[in-house]
Amino acid sequence: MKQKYYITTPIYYPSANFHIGHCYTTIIADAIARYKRMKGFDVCFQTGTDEHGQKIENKAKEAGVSPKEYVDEIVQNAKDLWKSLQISYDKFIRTTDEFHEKAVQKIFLKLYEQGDIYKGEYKGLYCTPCESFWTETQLIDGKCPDCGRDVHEIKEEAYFLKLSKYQDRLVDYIESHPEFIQPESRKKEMINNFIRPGLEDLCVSRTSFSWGIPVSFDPKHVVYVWLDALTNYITSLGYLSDNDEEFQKYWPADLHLVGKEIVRFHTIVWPIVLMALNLPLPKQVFGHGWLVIDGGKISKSLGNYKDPREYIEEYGVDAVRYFVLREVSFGNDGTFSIDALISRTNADLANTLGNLVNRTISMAHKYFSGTIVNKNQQELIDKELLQMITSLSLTVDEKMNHLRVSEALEEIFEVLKRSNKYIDETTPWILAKDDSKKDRLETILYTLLESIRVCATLLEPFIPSTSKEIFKQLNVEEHQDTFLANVTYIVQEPKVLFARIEKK
Ligand code: ME8
Repeated sequence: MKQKYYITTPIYYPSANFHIGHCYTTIIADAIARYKRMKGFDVCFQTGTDEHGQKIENKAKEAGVSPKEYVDEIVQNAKDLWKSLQISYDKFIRTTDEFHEKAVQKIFLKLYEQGDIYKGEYKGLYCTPCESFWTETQLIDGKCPDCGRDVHEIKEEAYFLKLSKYQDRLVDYIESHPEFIQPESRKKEMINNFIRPGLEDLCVSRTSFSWGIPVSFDPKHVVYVWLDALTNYITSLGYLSDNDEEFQKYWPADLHLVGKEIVRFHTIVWPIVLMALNLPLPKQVFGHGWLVIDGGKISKSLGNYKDPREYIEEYGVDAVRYFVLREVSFGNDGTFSIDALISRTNADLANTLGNLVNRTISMAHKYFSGTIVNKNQQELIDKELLQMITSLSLTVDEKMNHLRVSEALEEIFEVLKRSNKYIDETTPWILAKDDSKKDRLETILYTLLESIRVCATLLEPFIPSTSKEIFKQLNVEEHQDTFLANVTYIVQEPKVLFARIEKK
């Protein structure tokens, strides 16, 4: 039986203004999901949209439509964007899906009945025009940080989740499961800055707006949006529904991939909810850094925002995917710029990969009319490249198992670079002049084709369209990520994979 692998992205707030930063988590998750599928895992890759809450209610009001009409339109925008990035998700959950709403109500009731949720009073500073609660420290000059108007103290009846009860268990768990929060720096931050100082019980219902899932036994309350959102990871699998087969199969998640600012919710609130439900915790929460522009977060108001589809149209989907996956060392922040995207595309995709494929296939045509078999005339000079090809799959696996996506790509490109160097070292154009060297020449081209085939196979999770095009040109169907001794190549006409981009 195949081993299962359940990977999730956060569910996104539906927005008409998705930017390249939003694509970051999803592109990485997609590359990991594709990689695991290639390695024979039974993968469930989930993404979706987080559609409730006051902000959405307000936006819908501004747009003069109902919240549901508002989100329906925008969710399509997310799906279109993922399609243009070739995101291969298996499940797309919307928190307005009926099965989700029902399951959340059941979870809330269960936690209430067993005493982990209790009714209390929420005290806070309230801005009426913004319908928002603030804490003392969030105020600017004692006024609402959003609109600058006066706030007043308000008391609201609300339900609370007993985070405090689980504090010690959570610390024990985190400390005895070193792989649970990654990277390491985020783990320290969670324990020292948030958990150790003491967890306060969390307010998990609101009465000040209505766009949310009603508490089934007290419907003037709606469920707090983070409780609603986090549970998506289990409701989508049928938890507490009539058919929980997928839940039995895929839970616990192998990886929740999230941005660093929401690690807190995923490593404090979410595990405590799961502990209270007596369910196993996800194996890992990985908090990645942000894509930034000129040191700042990408945002429409800063004017550094562009619809990612514009980049895809201009440079191609694989240039965008490759840039995001390669440029940022995972876990840290990375800088996005058009200049850097062009440099990466030119250096790696056009010069290294594109050139190698083009030169090799052209030589196969020129010297052997496109048909190449292994003539087994290896020489000492082939040894290093052959070793690199043979060990590549293992090296990449080791990197991917530690989510070192950028380094995995680097390893593949080392082999491609070495292959280009091998052409310069073996000088096929000189051998071609000597009839007695024909078998040696064919062996060299065979080695190069094998190098390309193995690299294209391992590149498929990252830049799937390019790999597909390479397989087409190589005219091979079987994709094994190791050197094979007896493939018959009848290559197609070479086509340029990546044209060099001129900087404007
Ligand atoms: O947080 N660089 O949704 P969201 C990298 N609905 N990642 C970025 C980014 C950037 N510039 N900007 C945003 C939510 N992201 C909740 C999640 S999950 C139960 C609920 C990432 O749409 C961000 O870090 O605000 C997060 O991981 C994801 O986009 C969704 O953000």
